[in-house]
Amino acid sequence: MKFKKILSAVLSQLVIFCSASMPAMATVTVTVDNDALASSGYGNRNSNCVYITADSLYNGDARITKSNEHGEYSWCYSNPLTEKSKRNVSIYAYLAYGDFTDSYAKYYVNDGASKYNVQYIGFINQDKAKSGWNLVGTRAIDVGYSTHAEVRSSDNYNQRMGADAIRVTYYN
Ligand SMILES: [Ca+2]
Repeated sequence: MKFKKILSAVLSQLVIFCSASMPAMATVTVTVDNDALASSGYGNRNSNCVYITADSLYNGDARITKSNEHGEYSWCYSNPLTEKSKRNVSIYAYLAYGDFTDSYAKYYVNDGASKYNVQYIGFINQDKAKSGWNLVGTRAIDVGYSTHAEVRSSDNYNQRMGADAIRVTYYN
């Protein structure tokens, strides 16, 4: 009994020492356009989204799909994280096109379970979004593989979901 108490006291001190001496993990931001830029080195994955071009779009292009056709788009990138841990993850979507009208476009990011697994981060009404970068949401999740973000359409009729550039920020 006494030994357990001592052990527990030692352990609690150890925990305090470790938290105090751990360096803060840096904020990491990844920006990926639809259809990988030459610098990204990874192929994005597309399901039912067609390629469009317009001056207002990020790098002059984007992907679009009818929302009721189960469209999905994944932005792939090199893993910017060096360890698995719980981090806050924010997703920002670049939206600047009148035909992006999906009222419930859902965004996900890769987690620490496997390189294919994703966690829901939030949704955005693309029809009401401001022109440019929009914060979709922030959630604390277990990360580690961190090799892609994803958007899925709402399945609503008479709407269209757009996938242009995306920005993912990992921070403490
Ligand atoms: Ca683009």
